[in-house]
Amino acid sequence: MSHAAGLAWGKKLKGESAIAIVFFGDGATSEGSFHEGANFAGVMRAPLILLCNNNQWAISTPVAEQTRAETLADKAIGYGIPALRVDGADVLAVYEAAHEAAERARADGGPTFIEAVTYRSAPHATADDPRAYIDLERVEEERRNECLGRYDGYLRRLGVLTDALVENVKAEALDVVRQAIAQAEAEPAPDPGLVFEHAYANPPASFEHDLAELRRVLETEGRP
Ligand SMILES: Cc1ncc(C[n+]2csc(CCOP(=O)(O)OP(=O)(O)O)c2C)c(N)n1
Ligand SMILES: [Mg+2]
Repeated sequence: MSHAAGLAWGKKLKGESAIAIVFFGDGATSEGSFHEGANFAGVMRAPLILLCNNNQWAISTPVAEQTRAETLADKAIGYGIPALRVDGADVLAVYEAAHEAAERARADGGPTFIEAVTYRSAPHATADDPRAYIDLERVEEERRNECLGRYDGYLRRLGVLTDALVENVKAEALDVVRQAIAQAEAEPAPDPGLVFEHAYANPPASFEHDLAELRRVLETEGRP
């Protein structure tokens, strides 16, 4: 969050027209970084969109156990940031909200907070077994509201989307992802020195020793 606020503010200081968008979960709004980033972006009128994907769970912690605020969008009030709350499973609603926020940022109107309300319809991660804490019937119910399926149905009803087009889009997307994976895997390993660069204007003296130690360890492990 603070990186996004800093990046957006930096772009503004440089007179560049770029804006930034940062995506985070409901649980992230309970962390210090959210508050620092939101306050900083508000004060500096940074061209930033804060997009919260409120899926109502931070692993096993429901949103009601994370905050007494009535909505997460309410949190923006304290930072003087305009906020919108939208149906996060409605592609067009999210698009509209993001569009409005981007226009504001580009017109030097500062940041916007968007709370996209959804419901997590899968485990948090492969190591998570949500049966211990979630109502599976509710999950099934919410799955019917899942954004891709809903938008797919909408476009089909309009006659815009057909099976053949879906197949084409999927094949194209697979191709793009496979190419990106191949490209990423072909990248040479980064220099370990990067870990130490750009963190301090005046690096502490210990860094030199630490970097040498890191290089020594990587070398014994046979890594570059
Ligand atoms: C400071 C910190 N504490 C705990 C964790 C472990 N952790 C990883 S993801 C997660 C939940 C995140 O929930 P949310 O922000 O709602 O995002 P979601 O995964 O639901 O999109 C937690 C607690 C972490 N990564 N960092
Ligand atoms: Mg969440």
